[in-house]
Amino acid sequence: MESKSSSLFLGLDLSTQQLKVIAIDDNLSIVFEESVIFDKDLPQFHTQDGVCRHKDMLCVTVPTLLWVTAFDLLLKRMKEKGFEFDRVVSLSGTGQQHGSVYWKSESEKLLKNLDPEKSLSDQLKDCFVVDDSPIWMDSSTTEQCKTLEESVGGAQALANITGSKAYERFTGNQIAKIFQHNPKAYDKCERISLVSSFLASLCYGGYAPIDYSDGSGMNLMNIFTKTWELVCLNACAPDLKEKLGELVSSSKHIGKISRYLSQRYGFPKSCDIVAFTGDNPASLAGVCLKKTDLCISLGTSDTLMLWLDNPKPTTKGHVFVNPIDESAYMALLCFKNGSLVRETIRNRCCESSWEEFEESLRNSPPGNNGNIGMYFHETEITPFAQGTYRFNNDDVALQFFTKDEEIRALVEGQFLAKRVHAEALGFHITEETRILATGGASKNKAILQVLSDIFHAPVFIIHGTTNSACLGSAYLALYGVCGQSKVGFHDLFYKSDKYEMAVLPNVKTRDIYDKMVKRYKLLEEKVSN
Ligand code: ADP
Ligand code: XUL
Repeated sequence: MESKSSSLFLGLDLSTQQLKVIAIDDNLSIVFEESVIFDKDLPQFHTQDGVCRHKDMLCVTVPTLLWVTAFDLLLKRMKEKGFEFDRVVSLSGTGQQHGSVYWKSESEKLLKNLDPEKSLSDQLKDCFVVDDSPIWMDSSTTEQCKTLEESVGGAQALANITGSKAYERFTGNQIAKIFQHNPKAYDKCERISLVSSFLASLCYGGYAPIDYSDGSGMNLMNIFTKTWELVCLNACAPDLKEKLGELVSSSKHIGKISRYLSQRYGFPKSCDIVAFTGDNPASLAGVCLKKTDLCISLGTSDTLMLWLDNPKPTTKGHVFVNPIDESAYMALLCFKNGSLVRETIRNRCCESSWEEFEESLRNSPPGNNGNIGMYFHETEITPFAQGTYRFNNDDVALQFFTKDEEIRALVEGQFLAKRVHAEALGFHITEETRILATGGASKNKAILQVLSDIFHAPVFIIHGTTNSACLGSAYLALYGVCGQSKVGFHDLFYKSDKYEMAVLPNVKTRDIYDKMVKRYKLLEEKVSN
C-alpha cells in the first residue's frame, strides 16, 4: 500500500457475487483493493453466483449471515495485508439494490455493544427474523405488485409517485410478501434494512438510515418529496414507517465508526461514516456522470444510467433520486440477463475462455448476416420475458446458431435491447455523447466494440478499476465529510484523465445497426409478455 498522503477514504461494495473494498487517498488515487468472492471463499453457504435460486425459479435469496461472514473475512484479509486502518478518515459503501434484511427486536442493542474479541458472524447469527434475504433477482411477487398498483390507481399512478411502476424485485413488494407469508417474523422485526443500509449498520454499530437514491428502488418513497408515501406503505404491510426508519441524503454524514471496528481493527475513533447507497447510484458517482453521458454497467446485471433534471416517470424503466445532486434524478434500466448469460455461453462455446470469446466476436461480421438472438435465461426485467429466441434474416425462428453466430447474436442482442429501451426513454446519441462503460465485462474490448458500433458512440472506461460502484462510494465518503458545503461533486471529482478511450465506432456498421434495431424492437415485442 503506497500513498504519499496520510488520509484514506474507503468505499465498500456488497454486490451480487462479491464484497469489495477500495481505498483512495486525498489525491483520489486508488491505493488499495481487496475482495471476498462468495462462491469461492464461503462455500459453506452453498451459493451459486452469490445467490440461492429456489426450485420455483422465481424466488432468489441470500443467507443474510453470508454477508456478515463476508465482512468479517474482508476485514481479516485487509489486516493480514497490512492495510493501515488508522489512516481512514471516512468510509461509505454500496450494495446490490432492492434486497432486504429483517432485524429482530433488540438487535440494535447488540450492534451497539459488540465484543471486539469475537467475530460479527458469531455475535449476529441470531439477529435476523428472516434467515434468507430476498434479493434483486427475485421475481416472485407479481401478486403483491398488482395490489400495490391498485392501491394508488394503477401502474402509471405508482410511477408518478415512486419513479417506477411496481416491480417484483422492488423492496415494498418483497416486504408485503414476507408479511403475508410469515406474519410472525414480520411482527418480531424491529427494523428493515436495504443491503446498503445493512452494511452501513455493521460499520456504524446501530441501525443506519436508508438514503434517497437506494430508497427510490422500493416502490415506497415519493421521489419528489423524498419522504415515505403512506398509501404505499399501508398497501404493503402495517407499521412499516417505524420499521424503515428515516430517509437521508446519499452524502449525509451519519455518525462515527463503531467502537467494535475501531477496537478490533484500529480504525480511528473519529472515522466518519457517510450514508451508503445502491450500487447503480454509486456507479453513477464513480464515473462522475455528466448530463450528456450514458453509463453502461456490465456487472452481474447489465444496467444503463442517464442524468435527468426534470423526470417524467413512465411505466418503463426507473427514476431514482440522483446521489450526487439531490435536486436532480437519474434514469435506470436494468437487464437481469447480463454477465451470467455471457458466462454460460462462453462456457458452452469457448471452453470457458474469454480470449476465445473475444476472438470469435472479432472475426464474425457486424450484423451477424441478419441473425438475431435473445437469451433470457432468467425472467428478464427489460422486457418482461423468459426463454431463448433465435431468428434468421427473414425473422424465421431457429433452434440453433453456429458458435460464432451464437456469440455475436448474444452480444448484439444485449446491446440492441439497450439501445431500443434507451430510445424509448427519450435518449438519443449526439456528437457530445460518451458511453462510460464499467463493471466486470468492461475489460472485454470485443464486447465494447459491439456496444460502440450499435450506439455509434465512443466508449470510455475508468482508469485503474472496473468497479465504479466501490470507487463512487469512496468518493461519497470524502464528499460527505469534506466537500459538499463548499463545492459540487463534479468540481471535486471530475478529472479528464480519469477516462481512457477504449473503442471508437466503426462508421461502416451504422446503417446495418440502424436497420437491425428496428427489427429487434419488433421481435422483442413478439416474445415479451
Ligand atoms: P458484481 O459487482 O455485480 O458482482 P462485477 O462488476 O464484479 O459484478 O462483474 C462480474 C462479472 O464480470 C462476472 O460475472 C464475469 O462474467 C464478468 N467478467 C469478468 N471478466 C470478464 C471478461 N474478460 N470478459 C467479459 N466478462 C467478464
Ligand atoms: C437495479 C438492479 C441491479 C442490482 C444488482 O435495479 O436490480 O442492478 O442493483 O446490481
